[in-house]
Amino acid sequence: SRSIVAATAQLGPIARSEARASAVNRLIALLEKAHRRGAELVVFPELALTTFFPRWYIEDEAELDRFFESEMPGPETEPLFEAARRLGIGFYLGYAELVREGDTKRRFNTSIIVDRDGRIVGKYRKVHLPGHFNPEEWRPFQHLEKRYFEHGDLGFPVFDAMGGTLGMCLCNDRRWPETFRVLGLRGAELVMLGYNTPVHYPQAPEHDHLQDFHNHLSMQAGAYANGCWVIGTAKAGREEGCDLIGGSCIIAPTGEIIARTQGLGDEIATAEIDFDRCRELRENVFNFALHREPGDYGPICEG
Ligand code: ING
Repeated sequence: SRSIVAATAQLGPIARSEARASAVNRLIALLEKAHRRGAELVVFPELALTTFFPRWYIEDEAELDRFFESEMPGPETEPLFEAARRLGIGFYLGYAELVREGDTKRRFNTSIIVDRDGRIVGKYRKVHLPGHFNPEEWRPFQHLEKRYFEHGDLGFPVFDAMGGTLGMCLCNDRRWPETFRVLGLRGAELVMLGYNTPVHYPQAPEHDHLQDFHNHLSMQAGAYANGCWVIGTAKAGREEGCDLIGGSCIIAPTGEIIARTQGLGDEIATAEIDFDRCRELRENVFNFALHREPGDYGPICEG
């Protein structure tokens, strides 16, 4: 069997003023805790180096750019790569990516897979950007991902690493079955994702009490329907006055949650995942070759 010990490494709030070094030190502490539990692969949250800054309308470009990484690893994140290499642990990391092309700047909500040797073996840029482009005064907090990030231009790739075929996505992506299906069609055996999910959803407050349910429902359905493992990791807790859900978890290809965090702070949960278990679904109930009917699915791909 192709088994590894994996960990979801949840972060509590990151303050707006918190230095990168502070966030990085918290990530390293979680790596070391995961190492003590025998973990070989660790999944960190979305935007794991800073506060969830799309909750504010930031007019000053220099101020906005301070939340982005223009190199990965850079001087402030190299210690994380070094620690992971020292511990022999691969990891998924979400961060705000700034790309300079000539005199233009491009900004993405990005995640990477780094292998045990500290090499970046895969990159993903968020496809489903939630929220809005212009600030809306009526909201208790903004959600300006459509303003601060470009639509991801890398599609939904998979990468061979850590002994399996790994895919990634970010936060809102998990709510769209298409995300998991494309990764599943490409053979993903594990989908890793981070999220920053407010409890309060301004347009539908009557759903606020359902956020934890919808979080797990989305990931469990994605895991089951595609016979893959899913690890979802929260940035949780009351961050700059905004309550974010926790519920970081490791989900088996059967859709069962087999490990999860208990609180809303920095916390890990671990489990042994066997990539070969995907076959229990992919060779039977979700044998795509035998049972899938793409000729009938046209509307899914229509604009
Ligand atoms: N955040 C949220 C998410 O998709 C959201 C936005 C919250 C959508 C609650 C629906 C309900 O989990 C990000 N960053 O995508």
